[in-house]
Amino acid sequence: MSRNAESTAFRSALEVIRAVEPRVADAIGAELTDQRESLKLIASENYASPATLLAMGNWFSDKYAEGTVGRRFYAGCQNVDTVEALAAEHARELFGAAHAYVQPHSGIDANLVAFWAVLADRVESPALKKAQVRQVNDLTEADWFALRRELGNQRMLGMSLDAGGHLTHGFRPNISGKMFDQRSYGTDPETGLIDYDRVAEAAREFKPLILVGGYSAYPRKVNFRILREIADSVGATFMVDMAHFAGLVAGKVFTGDFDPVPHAHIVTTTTHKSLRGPRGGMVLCQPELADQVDRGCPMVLGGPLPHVMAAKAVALAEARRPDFADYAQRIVDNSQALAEGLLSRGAKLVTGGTDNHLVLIDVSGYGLTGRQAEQALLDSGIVTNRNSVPQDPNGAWYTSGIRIGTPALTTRGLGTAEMDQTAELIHTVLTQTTAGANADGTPSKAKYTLDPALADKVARQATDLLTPFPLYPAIDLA
Ligand code: DSN
Repeated sequence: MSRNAESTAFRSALEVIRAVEPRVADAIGAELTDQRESLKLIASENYASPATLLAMGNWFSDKYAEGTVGRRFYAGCQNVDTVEALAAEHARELFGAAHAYVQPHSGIDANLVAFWAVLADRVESPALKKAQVRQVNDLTEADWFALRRELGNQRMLGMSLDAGGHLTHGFRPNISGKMFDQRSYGTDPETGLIDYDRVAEAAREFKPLILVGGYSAYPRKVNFRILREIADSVGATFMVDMAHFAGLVAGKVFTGDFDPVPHAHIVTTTTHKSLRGPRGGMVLCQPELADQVDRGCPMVLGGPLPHVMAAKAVALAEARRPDFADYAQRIVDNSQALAEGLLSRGAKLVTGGTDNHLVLIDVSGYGLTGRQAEQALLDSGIVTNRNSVPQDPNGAWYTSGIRIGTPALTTRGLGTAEMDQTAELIHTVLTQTTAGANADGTPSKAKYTLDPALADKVARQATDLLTPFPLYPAIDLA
């Protein structure tokens, strides 16, 4: 395919959009400029391929397709069946999974599908059994009451939010924290690492129905074999949310004990982070959960998005190519180079380093909150996000951490030398930023001072760093 084809495709698409609402066309163009010019270090973002992006912009969006392949509640789904089956096949082959369900619209949705599947599979409920065999009309009011009582308040044990767990693993701002009786396991206060003996102890005491592994801000490998043994020892279902590191699993950087798929009963993921696909979710599971997982829509999901499933099929096909393994390894090499660059300049990192795609800087070492550091870096053309650190004194809003990740910059082609330069830029900004004060003289967690000339200089240096690595080099919208 000629590189010109990509440019023509996107230019033509914008021309068509511009004829209807030029402000949307302008915003799409401006977003490309912004993404091209900023040093994107958000650990959960990436750049999907032009083929993946184009697979989403078409008439598949117009089709309803509730149900699953070959078993739809709408007529005329033969082409949706083709792309959904392809995406699922690629996912099964890529991850060595028994079953793949590619309909979830996001990671939260994928987790809801998984929670539903586990509840339906594990909770002893005669009323639910009746409901499942479609005798819904035979259920009495008392049956429904019992069903709600039996499904509610089940127990979940997951990683604590400040240790790097995710909201959907049973925390109050998410429905999972309202449905489940949740306890969490943290990390060792000295090392910042998961202490598996403490997890086992918590599991023995709490006896969860679901043990959740996975994280959104833990910079280390997780031993899923050990977590599975812990789950088995208390009769829990072992679920792993691999949204952040799915690309490292796909690229065979995480293998053996560190690959969740052979160890977990059920694995959820997003498709747009290190996996580099379209924005969406996915569930992989053992055969015994497949039937319940496939009920995701309409149980907890709205109608599937066929255009996004088409894009998932494209991205998963890309991830099955040999060069994806090289990409995944480079993500980790870059992350480690970034960590080294920061450590050598005196930064404080949670766990003292990384073995995955992300690094968590404890910015209290610079006398800043995460909020201050995030904004000062943004002023300087460096896009990151603030994040709690273990036992964070500043809570989840202001935080004491900055999470940075390398999947996006690695896609652009930056390597370890550029990561060292990136570390220099980050360190310069953070050392030159000072925490501000409130009107009454008390320390502010949000205000800060950074010389705008310094911020501009770093922003120019960030742009210079990116210049040899153009984003979507074949696409010229001018
Ligand atoms: N919002 C994603 C992240 O940034 O980690 C997870 O949901």
